[in-house]
Amino acid sequence: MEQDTQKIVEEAEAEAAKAADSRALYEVKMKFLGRAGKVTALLKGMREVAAELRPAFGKKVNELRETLEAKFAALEEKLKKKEMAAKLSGEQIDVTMPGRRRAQGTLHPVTRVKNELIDIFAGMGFEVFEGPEIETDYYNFTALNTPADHPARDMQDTFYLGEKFLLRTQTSAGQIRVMENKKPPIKILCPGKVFRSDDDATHSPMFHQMEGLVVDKHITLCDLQGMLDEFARTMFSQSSKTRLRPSYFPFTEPSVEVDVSCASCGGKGCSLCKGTGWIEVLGAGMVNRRVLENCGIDPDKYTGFAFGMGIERIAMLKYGINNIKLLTENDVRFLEQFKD
Ligand code: 2NM
Repeated sequence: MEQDTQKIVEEAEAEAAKAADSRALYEVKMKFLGRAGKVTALLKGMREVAAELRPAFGKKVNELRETLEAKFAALEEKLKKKEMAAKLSGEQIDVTMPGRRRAQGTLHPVTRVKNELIDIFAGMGFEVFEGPEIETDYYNFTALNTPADHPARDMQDTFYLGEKFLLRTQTSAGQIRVMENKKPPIKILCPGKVFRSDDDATHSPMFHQMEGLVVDKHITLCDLQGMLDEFARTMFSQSSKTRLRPSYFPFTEPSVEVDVSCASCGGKGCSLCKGTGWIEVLGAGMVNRRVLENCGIDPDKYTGFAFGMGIERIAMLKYGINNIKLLTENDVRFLEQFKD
């Protein structure tokens, strides 16, 4: 018996010494102390031991188990320590290393110009109002003094969504909604997408517009002109000038086309302004009294001016972009040029 236990201890020590990690050591431990292990087998063999020898035998086996358990525990601790040290050294990080930079996005030039326009007009007291992109024929045309047989309906080809609904061709449709619901004074700015069946280097079937509307007592064309001068100086250059040319829109009377002096040549004439020294930037006018009437505003008490501009057009002028398609292709090489 003495020899047997000594042999088992030696055997266990030899095998445990070969265990390369705690996992392998566990296997060895099970081989001796596990349910089907050698020491357990000795205990199971108790029945065959003579009754008077059993207490001594039991004591021996228990001592053997305790000896082995202590040896395994000591070895396990050593291996676990080694493994933890290896794990920690493998996971070491250098906190002084420079971080990985994330590529930073930029605002789209149309968004930039839109924000800039809102800033300028908000500074003059305009409130922003956004109407729906799907409009009715009434708000987009009829209320704006453009009845069914009016030739101006052909001025912009419209995407119809049936008899009654359409994609708005101008954000002024939303301005009608404001005038219907609010008494003057009204001073609003309507930015948003508009849709026209048009497609070439300077026209896109969807583009962004910014329309402004002021209605109050005693509003005149001079108020419009003064506001436009202020706008041009802030948006383009401190030395920018504006000029009004007579034009026609069904919703305004009189109507004007607004030119800004060419910021590229300072008004001397260049390729950008085609030698004229002026660049057309927006349309405007005094709100037609019929439009005011349609909205329940008394045109004998109140007058108003309105203006509208294409945001893409302003962005193209400001950044020297020669094709409107660049603004919808989303080529990163193009967009990256608008970093602050
Ligand atoms: C333009 C040009 C001229 C305009 C008119 C109105 C409204 F709702 F008051 F009648 N809003 N915007 C207007 C006038 C828009 O865009 C080229």
